[in-house]
Amino acid sequence: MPVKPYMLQPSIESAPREEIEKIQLERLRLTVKHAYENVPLYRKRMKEAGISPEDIKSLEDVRRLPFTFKDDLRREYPFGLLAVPLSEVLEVHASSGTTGRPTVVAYTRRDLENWAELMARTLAAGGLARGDVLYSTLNYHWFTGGLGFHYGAMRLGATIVPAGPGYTRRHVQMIRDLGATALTSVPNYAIRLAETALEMGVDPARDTGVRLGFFGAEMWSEEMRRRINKLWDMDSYDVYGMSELYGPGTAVDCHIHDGLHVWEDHYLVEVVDPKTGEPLEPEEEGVLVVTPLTHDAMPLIRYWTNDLTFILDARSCDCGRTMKRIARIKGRADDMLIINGVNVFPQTIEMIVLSEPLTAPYYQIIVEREDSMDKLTVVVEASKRLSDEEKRELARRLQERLREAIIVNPRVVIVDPGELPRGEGGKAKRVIDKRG
Ligand code: DLL
Repeated sequence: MPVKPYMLQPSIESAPREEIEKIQLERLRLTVKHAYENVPLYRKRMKEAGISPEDIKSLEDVRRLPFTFKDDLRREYPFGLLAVPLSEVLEVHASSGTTGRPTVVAYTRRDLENWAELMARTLAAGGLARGDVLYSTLNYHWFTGGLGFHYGAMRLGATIVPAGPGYTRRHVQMIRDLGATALTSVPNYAIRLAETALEMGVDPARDTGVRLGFFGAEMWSEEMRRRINKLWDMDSYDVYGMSELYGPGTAVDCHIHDGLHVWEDHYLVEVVDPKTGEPLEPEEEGVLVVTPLTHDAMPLIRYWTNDLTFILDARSCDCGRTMKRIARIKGRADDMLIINGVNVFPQTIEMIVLSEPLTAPYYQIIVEREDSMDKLTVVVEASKRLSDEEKRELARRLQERLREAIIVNPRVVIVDPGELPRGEGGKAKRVIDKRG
């Protein structure tokens, strides 16, 4: 069922480019001044670079400013990057910090209002409206997904069910009983929910009212989207964001599904060469660097997201929005596996595995070192019980297609349905690198 496209704020979402860029420049100058005057690290960095806020006269001047890295947030833990008194801060999120010190993000009242507005726009882009019931299995703690969607739905006037992760069978029941019309979760959990529903005799496509999905927080390929859409008979939207940028709500695709519109009145985006940091042209893939233009509590300048994408060349979109689009995120630069010197992206493997009809959307990528050579194994779950002969045939076909695509010859192992671990609502862990 096609969803009606909808713009929450057409005057800004489809504003002429000059107007958007004028707003961006005004806000960029304010942000740089705010950071310079209130954050010692930025003052020091800008002095070292020989630049002061008055030097920012055009949007291109952003390139003269130094980057900010995640490590800067770790070093300044917890409140070193705060640009307002703590008494102005209404909410604080922290990452779980699995590697090293956690990172902290803070929000003033105005920040929270902006975030709610951007998330309302994001949800409206998918057609969510008052009267809809959005069921959320996103986590509310140490993760910005839960509250981000929550604030957006409230701003829009839609009903939100803050269910959180875990309790999969109960979710299936509640999604039906509460008449949910939309779902938000991490993509891998949308699959898990559908699988559990089917086990319970509930067909998500037929027996639930969910026709709209909002997913993000992890790499998911177009093939994964097709699987999710089919299982739920839904139209699903790709929501991008990260804690450091408020959370979800930096960019989302429209109903045309050709790239994600960046909310440019709040974010200035660049794509740069991962090695040199030099700006790249549209359609050239590199690291996304984002300067939030309206963050009061913790302004960030040229934040190095480490996510790989490119800016689409097209100026406009058939949906009417004039805001730039980025391609779907290919993964993080550090997700790239180097196997005997060859660069391999998990996204490429996912696309190929899921384009085979006999595979389930569960797979694992294992890298080991044997006799000083890297060995890649892709373990793939079959969608139904297969005979040994069928398994061999599927493994052979996948191996051949993967070898062609990634220029590495993998071992492919097909396992029975249900054998690979399922997520409980958090980000999937599909790569196991045993090389240490
Ligand atoms: O994942 C915020 C979020 C929540 C986005 C819910 C969308 C939906 P973090 O936990 O800080 O924040 O992780 C941010 O997740 O740098 C990307 O690598 C990845 N990521 C986020 N959205 C997408 C997406 C949230 N749509 C990191 N596609 C980012 C691919 C994504 N990767």
